[in-house]
Amino acid sequence: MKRIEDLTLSNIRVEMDEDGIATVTLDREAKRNALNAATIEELIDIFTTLPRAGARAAVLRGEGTHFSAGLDLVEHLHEDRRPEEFMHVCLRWHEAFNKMEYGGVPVIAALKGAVVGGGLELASAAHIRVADTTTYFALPEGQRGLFTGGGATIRVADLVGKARMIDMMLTGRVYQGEEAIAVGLAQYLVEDSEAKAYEIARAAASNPPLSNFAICSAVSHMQNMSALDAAYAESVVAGIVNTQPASRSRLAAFADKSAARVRPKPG
Ligand code: 1HE
Repeated sequence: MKRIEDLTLSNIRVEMDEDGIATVTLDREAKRNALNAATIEELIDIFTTLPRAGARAAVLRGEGTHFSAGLDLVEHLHEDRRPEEFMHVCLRWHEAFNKMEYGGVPVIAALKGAVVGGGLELASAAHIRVADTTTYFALPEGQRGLFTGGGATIRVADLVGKARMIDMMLTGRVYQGEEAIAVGLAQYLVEDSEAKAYEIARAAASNPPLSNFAICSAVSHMQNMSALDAAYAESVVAGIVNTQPASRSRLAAFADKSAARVRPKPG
């Protein structure tokens, strides 16, 4: 089993603190964290390793003022790929983003600046997206003579719906601020997206890992199933999660009235 320290990384940095909160930093600031083929391979390695390296949650961030400028357009130009070659590029993107979405470790994307094209595809594979006032979202594929290839037709369409996604791709429409939240591109809009992402990661990490594993893999799997099969799968997952030893002390604390109650937010 690879450990995080054993990974060979040159486009991404990974650190994990003593509480198991991992920080995954896209580290190509000079290229606005554009996703070249090597970065995608590193994402696969990282998100294959993190769930088995004791990570309780991960914050995904970009170095510099932009989260990610999407597909490395210059590499794509120079590689002059054949159709089947780019199909394989896309399959590696899917592998990376599936590792994130189905890995069972909560991934919180701390967004700023450009979250565009493949950068939005990456962000949409996280479990929670946090935007700040600089964050903007776009799918400039149409303008570049391209098409999404990193799963946007599934994940971005899930977030914003088919009509909005097609509009974004056809017109290059940019969403930011409250409007981005309203259409579902992010769940939080704050001054400091990284501080908020860590706050969320720590809150999530305080849940039992098996509960988080189910939340951060089963919901996505069940969305791929028929309703009948999803309900059955839900019962199986709940059978395992809801009888785990780690839940007993929490249930007992509720029963003896020492556990916090669920209350509306003050004021
Ligand atoms: C890049 C990339 C990139 C920057 N690939 N090198 N994505 C896009 O269409 C977005 C393209 N990028 C931009 O619109 C802008 O660069 C940004 C808004 C993100 C940032 O603007 P700015 O003014 O801060 O930076 P810049 O001067 O445009 O770029 C700085 C450097 O980053 C420059 O390199 P340099 O060597 O000339 O200094 C740029 O070339 C480089 N750079 N973005 C490669 N994307 C699986 S299919 C997915 C399909 C897509 O993702 S389509 C959307 C692609």
